[in-house]
Amino acid sequence: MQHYLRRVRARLMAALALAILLGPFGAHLAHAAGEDGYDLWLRYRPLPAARRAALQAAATGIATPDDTPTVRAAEAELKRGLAGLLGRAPDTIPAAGEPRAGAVVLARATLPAGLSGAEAVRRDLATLGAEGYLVRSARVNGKPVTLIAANTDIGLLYGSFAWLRQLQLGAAPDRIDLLDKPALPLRVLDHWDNLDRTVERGYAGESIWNWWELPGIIDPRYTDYARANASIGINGTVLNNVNAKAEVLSAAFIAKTAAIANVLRPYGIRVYLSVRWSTPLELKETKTADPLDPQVAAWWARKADEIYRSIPDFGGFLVKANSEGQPGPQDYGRNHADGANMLARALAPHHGVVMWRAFVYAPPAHPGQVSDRAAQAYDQFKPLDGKFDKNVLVQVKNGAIDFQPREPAHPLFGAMPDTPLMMEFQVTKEYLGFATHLVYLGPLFQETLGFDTRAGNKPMTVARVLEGAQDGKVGGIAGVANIGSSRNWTGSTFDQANWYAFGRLAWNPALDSRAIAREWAGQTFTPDARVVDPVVDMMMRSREAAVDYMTPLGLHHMMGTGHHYGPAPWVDSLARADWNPVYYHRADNGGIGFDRTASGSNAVAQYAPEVARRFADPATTPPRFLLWFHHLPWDYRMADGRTLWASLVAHYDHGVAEVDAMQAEWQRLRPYVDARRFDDVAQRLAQQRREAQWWRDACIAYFQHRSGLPLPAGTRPPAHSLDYYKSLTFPFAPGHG
Ligand code: BDP
Repeated sequence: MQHYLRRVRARLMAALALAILLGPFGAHLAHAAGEDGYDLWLRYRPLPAARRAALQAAATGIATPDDTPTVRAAEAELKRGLAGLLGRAPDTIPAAGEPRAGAVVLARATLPAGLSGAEAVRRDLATLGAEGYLVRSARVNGKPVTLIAANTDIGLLYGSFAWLRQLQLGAAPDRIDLLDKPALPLRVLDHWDNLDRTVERGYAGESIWNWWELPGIIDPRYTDYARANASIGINGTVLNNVNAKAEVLSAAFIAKTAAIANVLRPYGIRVYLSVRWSTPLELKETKTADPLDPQVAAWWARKADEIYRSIPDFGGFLVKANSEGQPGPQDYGRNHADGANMLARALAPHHGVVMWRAFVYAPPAHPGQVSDRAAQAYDQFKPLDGKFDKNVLVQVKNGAIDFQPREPAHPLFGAMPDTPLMMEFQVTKEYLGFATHLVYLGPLFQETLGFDTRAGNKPMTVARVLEGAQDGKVGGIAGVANIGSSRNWTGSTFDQANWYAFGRLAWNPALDSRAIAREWAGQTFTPDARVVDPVVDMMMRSREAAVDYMTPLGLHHMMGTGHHYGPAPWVDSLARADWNPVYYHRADNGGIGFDRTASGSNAVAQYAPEVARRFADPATTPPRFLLWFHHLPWDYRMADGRTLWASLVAHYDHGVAEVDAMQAEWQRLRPYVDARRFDDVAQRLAQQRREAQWWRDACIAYFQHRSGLPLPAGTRPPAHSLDYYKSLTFPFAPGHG
């Protein structure tokens, strides 16, 4: 008995100590025994008492303009959010009633009579376009209110989410003053989801689209998907894989697509479909898929009419053509513009767009011919600049190879001034450790968006190109989604941050990835700096860590065949030269790296002269891109005096050490994070640590074999022989059909 009492007393003391330790945000932390992550960053957990009172006074009721599905969605979100933060939802103020003190007033175009500062609000509204919003404290007939104003319903929804974000982050209601609008009109998620519900490069379970049960059965998750996306400003979604099937354009799948569109519409999200070039031919409704054949064009026009009859705001088509075995206009001797324009004309009467991918590469025409995969998209698309119809956007991957841990920005971003371009990022981490490794992609996105492509002799970032700064041709941003049916949506807590960061940067490519990480961590865990600071620190170091333990110094494409999991720099026997890792690193006993200067493939000349000059000389090439552009001897002297070989090994070691540091940092957060999410992240970090070591050891073993050099003094030898690493196989790895 005594023993029992002692234990109870000890527990009470521990709880008390924890409460003191946790301070103002402690209450909800201590109670959160386990979160499954379903709520994402829209958790709306109770505010600490001190903050609750202020918000209570500022949220006494909600006044909305006329009742539309989007206004209803905004109101429902405000009620849900405030109910969570305050413990009770404010009521609806009837349209006829006058706003009371503390009301949250949603105003679309018409402002409430008696509003203070109405002139300034009108002036601001005039700058906000169709999707912007403002949120500020104001007075109506002397009574304090929170005003959320916009020109459209969707602006009100975005404003509501933005206000709730600030409240979750602990902002004082009367200090919140927001004025914002998106920089880009198209902010799109690309699902690589197949119609059988598998997901190409998906690491978060099955597709969230239950095609089989649609359109009769609507999973409530579709609404939560829409809420999450609207909360970060995403306004489009391509439902199916770019490796598309003809059946997606059958009447049955159009009906299923329409059912999803109906759920997403109130949240400002349009649906798009990936289409297979040869669809009419495969459905046996035409005799060819030649874009210049009038019957083919007529088929697509009829198909577009059919789609728009059930989805009046359908977004358009995404197309992967003449790429990795997909059919396309080149099969008929036509070019990408011929193909894209034919589809664009079918969609134009309905205001739809074509997102035509520039991810194309072909094997060399003759065996032995030197070709550089990195140069091919530019070679095919640059001559077509200005030849695309107005409603075509050319969608370019962030780099010229394929979503590698690090790539310089794609040269096409600086080369198509007369064509609207879309960025294609990959949010799912096919080449960055799947859903296991903690790798925050914000810095990767930001690095590419901030890349200076130059316009003449003026600076011109990729972000500004997308925004149409050069010539008014406004583009967009697409992200290959990392979303699946797993309970936490993305397979891991920290992968939610990549979805979040993608959306925030698509809204405003000038945002800082660290600030976004702070926002995300504050909403996902707690705004308490004792949590946010270390979490953000881990996140900001994580991408560089992965680059270091996978492909440092500009190396790329060294992953395992097919599944793309783990290291395989030795692979040299695949059917196409440009599928082999050895094609990219070119390591032998003389040196390592891909010569893309004039003495090699000269792909560097695809950049603006100033950029090309910098990358053409190893001395002025940033070390992060060194082996991307240069083949250098192992004893090449780096700026810090080390040899290239020593530097390469040091980068691998540093990458592994960074994962050690992240693990230690996470352990210190144990008191502040609910046990369920804490343990899950801890296990993933432990797995990441093992895999980082594996990458490091396998790559060092292989490169030592190529270079014939001893390991630099003090280097730990790889744990196993090169043959051991080569012998590993990974049947049933996820994401690979
Ligand atoms: C590669 C993926 C492959 C995609 C391809 C694409 O491995 O699954 O189909 O990109 O973007 O990175 O089309």
